[in-house]
Amino acid sequence: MKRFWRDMGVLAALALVSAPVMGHEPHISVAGASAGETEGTASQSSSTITIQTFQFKPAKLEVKAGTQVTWINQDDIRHTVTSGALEKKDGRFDAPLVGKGKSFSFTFSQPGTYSYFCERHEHMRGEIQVR
Ligand SMILES: [Cu+2]
Repeated sequence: MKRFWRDMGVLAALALVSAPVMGHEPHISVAGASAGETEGTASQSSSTITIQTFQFKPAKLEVKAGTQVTWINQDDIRHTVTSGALEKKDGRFDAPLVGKGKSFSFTFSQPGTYSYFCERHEHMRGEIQVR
């Protein structure tokens, strides 16, 4: 029994050490966590999408309601983060990101599926699922 708990301690320490290198996406999902819980872990209140080589990465992102999503342009040209679809902008947001390092943030407070695209490059499309 003693040995068991010591091993558990080692595992916990490993988990703590490796956590920061896992990036912004939480790898540990708590099964059965219900909506309406109090302020969750800080790692889930913001999320980042990188714009790189004419792609939104990740193109599909799932977040909790109330999450602030930030898009960061890593290309040396102008992209836009425009809400809706090319044929039908919905005006929720429309941000030009002119050049590398430019960013734009939007907080999704209502559950739903939100599409967005880049006005300059038709194939650049993304989707945010808000739970
Ligand atoms: Cu673009």
